[in-house]
Amino acid sequence: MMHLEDVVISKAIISRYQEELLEALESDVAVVGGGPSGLVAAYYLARANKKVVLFERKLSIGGGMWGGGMMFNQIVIQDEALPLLEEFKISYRVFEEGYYTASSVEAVAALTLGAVRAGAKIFNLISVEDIMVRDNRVAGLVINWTPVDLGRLHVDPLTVQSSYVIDCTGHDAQVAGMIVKKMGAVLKTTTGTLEGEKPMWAARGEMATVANTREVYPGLIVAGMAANAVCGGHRMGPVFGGMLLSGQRAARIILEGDKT
Ligand code: 48F
Repeated sequence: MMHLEDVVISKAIISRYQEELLEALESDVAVVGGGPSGLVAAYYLARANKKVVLFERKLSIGGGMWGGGMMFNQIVIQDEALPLLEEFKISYRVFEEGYYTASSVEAVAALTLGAVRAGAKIFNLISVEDIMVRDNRVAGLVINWTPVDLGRLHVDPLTVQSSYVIDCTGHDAQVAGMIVKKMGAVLKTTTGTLEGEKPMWAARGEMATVANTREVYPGLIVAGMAANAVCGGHRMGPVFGGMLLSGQRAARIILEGDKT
């Protein structure tokens, strides 16, 4: 019988997690939200040797991708995003010209593995509850355990420092919302605040989510559905090419804007 000390298992978990969390306290890029746009952004940044941490408030990574459309666990991808499916080795089938399908489960697993293997550190069960701003630039995040939030426990958070933050929190655009709440109408949008998402229109929403992926406040980039919620784009439902391309664009903005 193999010898195993229960307490050594506990020591291993606690010490390794502590090492990883301490290392995450200072990063080049902090991604908020582990849906498709966040995972793709994390992948491209980590592959370019940026130090990337990703915080996901839920137990599972993958955001709105797992459930496909109305729990039919298939997603649709269009021509423009096929290179990303190839990049992450996600298998797909042609449905009709210009429409491809993939398993949402395989897609989430492949994006997650890609980001992790590229070097991004993913922390699940951690919620971003506030931002840090220094000299009118986002300088980091305020984080807490999700059960603290869910249990409405009065426990103070901790902070992490980062040169860039990407808001990939989906429909709620939580990080951009925190800026508005704390700093007023300072976003680079028409009103300075969140423009709000428009009704479902896949073709328009998909184009807009990529076009709207940009730095809306110094140090803060919005990507994925959050980009449309902030800049006023249509929602698009279970077609995911735009989400993948938006994550890639968010990474490019940082890599091309950052001359260091
Ligand atoms: O919603 P989500 O999948 O964002 P996305 O990458 O993709 C959107 C699509 O899934 C879908 C769609 C496609 O046509 O419209 O909705 O834009 O993932 C967002 C993730 O962010 C997490 C949340 O749990 C989810 O997994 N999240 C949200 N707020 C926070 C957060 C927060 N405050 N702290 C940490 N994670």
